[in-house]
Amino acid sequence: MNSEDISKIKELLSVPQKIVIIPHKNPDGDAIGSTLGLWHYLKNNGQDATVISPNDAPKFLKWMPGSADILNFEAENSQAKKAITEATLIFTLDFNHLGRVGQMHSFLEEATATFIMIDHHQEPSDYALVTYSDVTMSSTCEMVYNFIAYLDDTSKITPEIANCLYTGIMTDTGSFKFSSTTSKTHKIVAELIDKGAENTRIHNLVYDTNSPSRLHLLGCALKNMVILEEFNTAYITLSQDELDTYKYQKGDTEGFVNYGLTLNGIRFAVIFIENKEEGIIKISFRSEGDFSVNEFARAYFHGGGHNNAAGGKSDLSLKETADYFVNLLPKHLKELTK
Ligand SMILES: [Mn+2]
Repeated sequence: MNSEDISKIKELLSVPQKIVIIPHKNPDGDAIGSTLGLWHYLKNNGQDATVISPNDAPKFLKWMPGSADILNFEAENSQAKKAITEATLIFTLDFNHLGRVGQMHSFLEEATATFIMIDHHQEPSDYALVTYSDVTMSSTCEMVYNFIAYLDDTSKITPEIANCLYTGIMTDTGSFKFSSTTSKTHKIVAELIDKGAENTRIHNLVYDTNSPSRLHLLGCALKNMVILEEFNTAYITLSQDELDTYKYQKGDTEGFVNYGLTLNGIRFAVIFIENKEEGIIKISFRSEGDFSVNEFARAYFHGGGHNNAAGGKSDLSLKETADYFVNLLPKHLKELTK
């Protein structure tokens, strides 16, 4: 943030505001970690603040301090609408386009509040008074730490805030291994541990929560994996029938896409997941190195994200989607094999 933005924020927060903090739909560790981290900070500073999530957070994040106070827009609709209407300040975290909040979209467009965006995705929309956008950041949680630091308040980081921010940095960096992880990230993480983040406990709570059926679903996904060595690419398909067989629960397929990249030489990994209810195929893309899955997802699959991690969707059938995908690869042979 530049000094002008910092003074704007300081001014806004120097008086009592009615604050709403919003993560993107289908919130992940970074979305929930950053919104709750900021929520604790603002509340501890005497502000009236509420986190409103477009839909429910996954179970493996429910232990997070403050999680029980999150309003779920789908389940607590009238309360959530009222809070948005009455808000004077709205923070949008870990997304940069109002279309990323599902049903909440129109309410946010009508809101009279001043918007502040904190986010690390590409191509931010222009809806906020202060847009703190930085695509080089590992996570929005790292940016919330910086935000608090810009306000000269790192001494106010409590163990609750530290636990929330640690969680989002850990999940968005694949446990500190993605290329977005910098020495600065590690310094912040070290600082968060000093301030009370329980790193081992957080790791257990987030990653060691498998059910037998999820591991069986993973087995099915790995069995379905198709490896296209000539393109350094691996992809997985999961049909609705397979999800049903293994009693799919929301969040169960989280991280499956990354297995492709653990193959020696594979640089591009994709998972196609059939969603009969929405009538679409949901797609996650991951890459190693220069190949931009953000551009790939934008160009062919109505999606986007980061250079090495992006999402998309398709209206074709599962098989047609996979065929369409495979037929695109020759166009990118050079980028994928250089
Ligand atoms: Mn993020």
